[in-house]
Amino acid sequence: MPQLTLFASPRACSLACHIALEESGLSYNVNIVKIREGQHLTEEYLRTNPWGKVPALRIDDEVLTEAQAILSYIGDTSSASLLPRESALARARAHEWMNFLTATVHIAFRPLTKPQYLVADPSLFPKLQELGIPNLRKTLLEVDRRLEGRTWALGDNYSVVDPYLLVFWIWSQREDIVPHVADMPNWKAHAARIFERDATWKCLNREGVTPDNIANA
Ligand SMILES: N[C@@H](CCC(=O)N[C@@H](CS)C(=O)NCC(=O)O)C(=O)O
Repeated sequence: MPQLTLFASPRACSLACHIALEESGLSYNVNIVKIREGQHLTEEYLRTNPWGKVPALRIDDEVLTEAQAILSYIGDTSSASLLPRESALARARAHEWMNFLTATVHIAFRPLTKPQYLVADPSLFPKLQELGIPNLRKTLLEVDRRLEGRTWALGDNYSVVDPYLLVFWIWSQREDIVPHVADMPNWKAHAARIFERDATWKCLNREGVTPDNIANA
């Protein structure tokens, strides 16, 4: 088996890969790269991932980036049935979810969490946030709609998509964001099911996240 090292920052989108690795039964190491402390921009980390983002997964001598690609790799490498194999359509449903989370849901948070990536002038941040909030609500409600009647994102079986959903649930419940978000009963129930799994808290705790600080911005 290849040697796997995941580079992850607390509560970042890399958490999905961290939990998926823990669920996968694969042997792996985690290297915590704290974005808040600028560790993603150190020379050492940039040698691993010149793009300076997490997640990154070192697989022997190669480095794989992008959460969706890493989750797909974990699902394909593990024997834990974390990605559907029974049909092309079932498989495509997993990618439909992951692509939606990467390209649309993650980005919908940006006006609130990283306005500086969208406009240079800080005096425009409140306006950007005002515009971003309705789009964020609409996008999160679409996640909730897609979860209706489902135990897990893909139906009856837990998959790599589920911890990816948890990342954005946690972001949506941040104390500075939750006042802007509608009730999402299906997603709330889904998150509660993930929080019951040992792997989830093992990874959160390893990243320094506890029930007491999970909602802190
Ligand atoms: N498209 C990338 C996005 C990766 C990304 O933006 N990660 C954030 C953490 S959630 C990051 O590394 N941010 C560092 C920064 O803001 O420069 C993926 O899906 O993996």
